[in-house]
Amino acid sequence: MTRYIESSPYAWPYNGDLRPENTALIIIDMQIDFCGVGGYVDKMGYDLSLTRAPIEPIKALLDVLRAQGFLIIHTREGHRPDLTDLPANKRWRSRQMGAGIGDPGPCGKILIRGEVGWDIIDELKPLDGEPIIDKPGKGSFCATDLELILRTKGIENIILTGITTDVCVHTTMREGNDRGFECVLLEDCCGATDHQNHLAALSMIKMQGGVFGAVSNSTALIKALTA
Ligand code: C5J
Repeated sequence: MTRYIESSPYAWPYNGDLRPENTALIIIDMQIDFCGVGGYVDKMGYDLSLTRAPIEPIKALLDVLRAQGFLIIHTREGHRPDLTDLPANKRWRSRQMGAGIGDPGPCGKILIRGEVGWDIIDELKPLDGEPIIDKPGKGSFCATDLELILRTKGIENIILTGITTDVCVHTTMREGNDRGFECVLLEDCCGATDHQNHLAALSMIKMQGGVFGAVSNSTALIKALTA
């Protein structure tokens, strides 16, 4: 039986092989630092409503995917407390925005593992047994065991959600696509610090026949899975 979801620029996945056994949901960086008051993104002065917008759609999707036995993977961007994995240029750039990575803030040291701001928000807390990938960079494959976990579990398709659309979600999609995974990004389950960048990121995926995969939304995915 083949199964596709309504998506653009093609019905996803390309081969219609959409099953809990070969498909993973990745929820990227839904951390207090990215969508909570006093966190990294808030300290830089961005509008938190943009990065909080995907919370409810992801919650609804999680209920369906967990019930059907899909692999759920969470990621957290963050650095070691001794900062040995924090490139000097990344730290310097963050300080230009008044939110220096590793510097103290209202939610503890910014983007540092173990601090309050680095934690995943209560609304989307991982369940026991759901892998959590701690990543020092924007992409989820760089310097992590994500690929090993996906290959070991027999995953071929990746559903991408989380924040931010144009940075960590996009980088992860590009990395996954280059490794041969069939990727779809759910637009209502992602958000960016700048809405125009969110829209541009969606547009980039769809060019060249779906250069990085496809774009869909949680309604279309839930419809396909519950039909
Ligand atoms: C950023 C992310 N934007 N999760 N991180 O610095 O997209």
